[in-house]
Amino acid sequence: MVKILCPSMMCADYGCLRDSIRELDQAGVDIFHCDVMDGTFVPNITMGTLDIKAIRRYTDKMIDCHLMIEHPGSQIDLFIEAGADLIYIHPEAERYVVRTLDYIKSKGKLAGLAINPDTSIETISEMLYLADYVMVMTVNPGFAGQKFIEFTMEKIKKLVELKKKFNFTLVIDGACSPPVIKRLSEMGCDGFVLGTSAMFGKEKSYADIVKELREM
Ligand code: S6P
Ligand code: MG
Repeated sequence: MVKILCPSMMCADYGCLRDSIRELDQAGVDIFHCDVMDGTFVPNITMGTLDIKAIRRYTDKMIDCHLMIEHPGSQIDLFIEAGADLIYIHPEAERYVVRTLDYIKSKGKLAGLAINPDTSIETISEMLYLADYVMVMTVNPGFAGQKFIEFTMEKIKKLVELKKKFNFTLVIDGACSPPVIKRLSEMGCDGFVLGTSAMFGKEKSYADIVKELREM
């Protein structure tokens, strides 16, 4: 089973960011996941365009921007200029979701929909044909180190089915521990955001972690 591995860079040690990026890159991760928060849509403030530019300098791999900001549509250009290849927006934060997804694609970038634990699939069903990626939040957005919300499993199962019709890539964000990754990968999920539950603050090297996750 192919797994798209996406280290959550807000969990990295900023004191040695350049070394971490290079080590992650060499370990074989797929997409550098950048959490952008505005303190309004979620009760936290994390990465911004300068962080993304810094990461872009040290890797040629894909960078995604997970925009947890109100009205992301008006800020898309900033993140494209910073180096994003894939931009996730939250439909809960955007009045004209389809317009914004279209705009991202018109700029030659990949468009993603990220949905909160309490957002139902019905809310996004009209937009699925436009989404290159769909990312299910399995924690309430805003913080690393939270507990996996089990009721999101129902939605994930339905999206695994919908994937066949709409052809999007299905990613899971939040408390993705090795057992969760194994279980969801077997169910048909494609990608996983790796924060404190699987990648950062461990005794093992990133290379060993990536190897173990791929072999599971
Ligand atoms: C949370 C954010 C995530 C976290 C990631 C942390 O709002 O969107 O990307 O960084 O979930 O992972 P963990 O393993 O600490 O839950
Ligand atoms: Mg995220």
